[in-house]
Amino acid sequence: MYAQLVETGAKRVKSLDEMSPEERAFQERIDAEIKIEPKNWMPDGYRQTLIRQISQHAHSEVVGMLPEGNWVTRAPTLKRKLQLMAKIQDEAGHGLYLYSAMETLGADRDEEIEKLHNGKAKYSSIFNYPTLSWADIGTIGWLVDGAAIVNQVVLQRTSYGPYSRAMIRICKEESFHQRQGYQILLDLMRHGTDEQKQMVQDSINRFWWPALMMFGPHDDDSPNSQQSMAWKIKRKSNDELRQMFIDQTVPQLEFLGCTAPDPDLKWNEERGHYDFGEINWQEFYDVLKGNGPCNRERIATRKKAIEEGAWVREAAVAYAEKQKQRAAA
Ligand code: BYC
Repeated sequence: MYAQLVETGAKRVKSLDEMSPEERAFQERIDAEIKIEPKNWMPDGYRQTLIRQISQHAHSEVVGMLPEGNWVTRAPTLKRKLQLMAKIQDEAGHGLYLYSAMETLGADRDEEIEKLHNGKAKYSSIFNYPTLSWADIGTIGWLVDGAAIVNQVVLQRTSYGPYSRAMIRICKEESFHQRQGYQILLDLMRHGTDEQKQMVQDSINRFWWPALMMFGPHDDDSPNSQQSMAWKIKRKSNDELRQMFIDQTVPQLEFLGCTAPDPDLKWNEERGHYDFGEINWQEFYDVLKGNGPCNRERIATRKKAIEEGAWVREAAVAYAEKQKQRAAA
């Protein structure tokens, strides 16, 4: 499917024999589970793959604040408002650690952000869906942060040191996010009116499939996976992580008293996993091409924020210059 939609095919992984002595030493270091640090030699492809993945990850954190920000003024209680604001601030922090990790690879933050704004860089497909009800805030915390955690717990062992260390801190914060989301849904299901319970089910119906899409295309259709697994940037494949997420999420779904919008979802005793239906990949690739429900709105909002914040950045730079001059005097 992916091959039909983009020109790039799966990237071929070099065998040890085909590698230069430098490349071989690098691969041996990876195989020995020794982290790669910014000043170590690395193949250009490794550097570019990391810049792509970490920048996409950072953009996702920053764009991910927008659907939630939509509900700050309408959170039902002061406690919920404070929790939501704290979560959104955490996402901003995650974006900052990740942009910093990306800069250690020699990438320029402004240039990478510009790529987001002109459509050259991706961010997670999930943030192109709207938040229509308060239950969506619970569902995002539970399903979206839940999917992010499954992916990121594994990334704590990624081969690039700065990315791995950023992930350790991010994971600690994400687990709080996931619990606050689940708590919102539990409260609505336990103490809510029939209408509020229906709101939870409707929200799960809308976010279930997009959450599964977060893990990316099937392994056979994922052009970057093979090389990223060989370099241990990725430690588990897209399909493995998706299955882990389903297996841990379905019991939570049942505990809530809700259902998934998937008639094929059922426990498979033989496999020891849940079976599930096929994702609508056409929808996934449409969203990636910029045609999801909120793509244009998200990018327009980010661009406006950058433009309107220009004076703050200029003031900060002027202040830093002044401090430097004072220190030198
Ligand atoms: N959405 O070869 P593949 C969060 C792209 S947010 C958009 O499998 P790869 C949070 C992929 O980039 C979670 N694009 O790629 C924040 C590639 O395109 P390019 C963000 C996607 O990189 C706020 C192409 O499809 N987490 O935590 O090996 C509130 C082919 O895919 C998606 C991360 O970014 C997608 N869902 O694997 C709440 C985690 N999937 O770049 C929560 C770090 C695939 O070649 N990233 N694509 O043009 C990763 O682990 C990997 O990059 C992915 C994709 C598993 C996502």
